[in-house]
Amino acid sequence: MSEIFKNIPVIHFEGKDSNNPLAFKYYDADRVILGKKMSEHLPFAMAWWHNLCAGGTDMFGRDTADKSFGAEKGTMEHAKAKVDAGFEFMKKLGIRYFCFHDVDLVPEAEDIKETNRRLDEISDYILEKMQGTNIKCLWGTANMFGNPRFMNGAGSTNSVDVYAFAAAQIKKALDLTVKLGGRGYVFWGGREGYETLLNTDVKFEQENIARLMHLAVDYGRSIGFTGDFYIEPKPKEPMKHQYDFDAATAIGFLRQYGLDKDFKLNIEANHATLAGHTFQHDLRISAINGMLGSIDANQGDMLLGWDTDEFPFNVYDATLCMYEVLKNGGLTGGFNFDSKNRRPSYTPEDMFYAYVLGMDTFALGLIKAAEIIEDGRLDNFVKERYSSWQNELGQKIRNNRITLKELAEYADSLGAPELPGSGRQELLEGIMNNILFK
Ligand code: XLS
Ligand code: CA
Ligand code: CA
Repeated sequence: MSEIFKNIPVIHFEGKDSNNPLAFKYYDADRVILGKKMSEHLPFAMAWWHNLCAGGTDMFGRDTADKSFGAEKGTMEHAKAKVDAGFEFMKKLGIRYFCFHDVDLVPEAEDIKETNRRLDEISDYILEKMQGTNIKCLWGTANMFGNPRFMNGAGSTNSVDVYAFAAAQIKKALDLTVKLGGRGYVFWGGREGYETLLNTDVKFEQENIARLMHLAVDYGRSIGFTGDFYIEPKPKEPMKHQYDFDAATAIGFLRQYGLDKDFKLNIEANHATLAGHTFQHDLRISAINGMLGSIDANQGDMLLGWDTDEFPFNVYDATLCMYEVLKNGGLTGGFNFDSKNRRPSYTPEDMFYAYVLGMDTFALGLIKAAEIIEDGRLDNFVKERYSSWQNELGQKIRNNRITLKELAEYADSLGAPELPGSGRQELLEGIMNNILFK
């Protein structure tokens, strides 16, 4: 098989003084940070769909990038050419994982039996390519939003036959995930929501989504899938309102329907910001609930109100993300670049520049997050801020050994409490800048 990205060499670490655009400035796979190699802290994954399939089509214009990789689109030759391109791409960047939707891998046929046959063929080919490499699947998923049959959702559809098709796609995508050694399986509820409550039975739809997830867990476990299932929250787009609005909503749903033992969350930066949160907020909410599983690494644009999926360049946000990940003791999943080149960045080199940018941004974020932890000023401030709770009263409250009446009597005896102490936000922001730019 001939080389596809002929003018692109293997990308190495050259350090921050390098001017070579095809070299890492910060991502040094073997560098040890807080006792672990960078490559172990940062299990990066290539998103099959953006990197190998998407050519830049948007609401107003067609593809600008040629992702044919020398084969005719819509054929199995093209599906295989994408595998070849993907493996060459991952090897040149030192990426060890990939994520896929079923229909990213092969052209979907009219009949699901034929689609599944094609998926068997392509997954055999992927397995062959995996041999002799350390490349594996991070997570798989089924695309239950693109085909018109899913216009009213998959688990939440009004049509019982469409529901059965969703189940069939999940079954096959789980088979593929297990076959390719996937660490996780994702449910992104793209069309699991509504446009208007005038035609929607929300309770009925949510119960059916939960039922489908239970069926997936039962089937997955029966074929030896030991990884995590993930919900990937997103508040809107394509639907006006999506049920997995944000981390807190998804956690509530998982607990309500008894799915919290098998599921964690896949938090995407741009989805958190669409929900009106910071990326760090949704990571923290997931982490404190024991549900931070995996990350879709991208960013939005504060001037655009939609899911722009830019490659991450914001080091401040990446640092706060890595701070949460380090505090969480790492991830069971990894960092999937669910990010796409801007439409005018249409050349093959741009695909590499984008991943170098994303990987370096998270590597720098990791370095800086470790410095924040080692520096200790932020953590110590937070600890000190709650120190009043160390006294006898605080302990009684924390250990549920006091009544509301006793607290009221204590308050009476005080007359008025002292002010609770300055939050020192500006001081802390100054410390952040000091660490980031030293
Ligand atoms: C779309 C989602 C999607 C999921 C996988 O907004 O991010 O790409 O990650 O279906
Ligand atoms: Ca997105
Ligand atoms: Ca995503």
